[in-house]
Amino acid sequence: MALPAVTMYATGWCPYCARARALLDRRGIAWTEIDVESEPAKRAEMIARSGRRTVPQIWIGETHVGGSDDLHELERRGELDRLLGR
Ligand SMILES: N[C@@H](CCC(=O)N[C@@H](CS)C(=O)NCC(=O)O)C(=O)O
Repeated sequence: MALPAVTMYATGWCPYCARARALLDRRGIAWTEIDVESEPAKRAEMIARSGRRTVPQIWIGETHVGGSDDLHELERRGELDRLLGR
């Protein structure tokens, strides 16, 4: 079965986005990034989907993980691999 896709709404300059990217890179997890700065409609979509205004906002498949701190907390609890189906 295909692994769930990881999607991150982000901006290029945001330090929390950089922290999230670094964790995904370190764990060898591929993701699709949506730049909410170059695509303003995507920022509105992110807010509608997550109810949050800060970047990054991260999804694993259809599961909303939250921001960088939430991603790190999942990793700390050892739950990231389970959500990723690996
Ligand atoms: N706890 C959040 C913090 C995210 C955050 O503060 N992001 C900044 C950019 S690095 C932001 O979106 N600031 C705009 C705002 O607070 O409205 C996380 O870990 O993702």
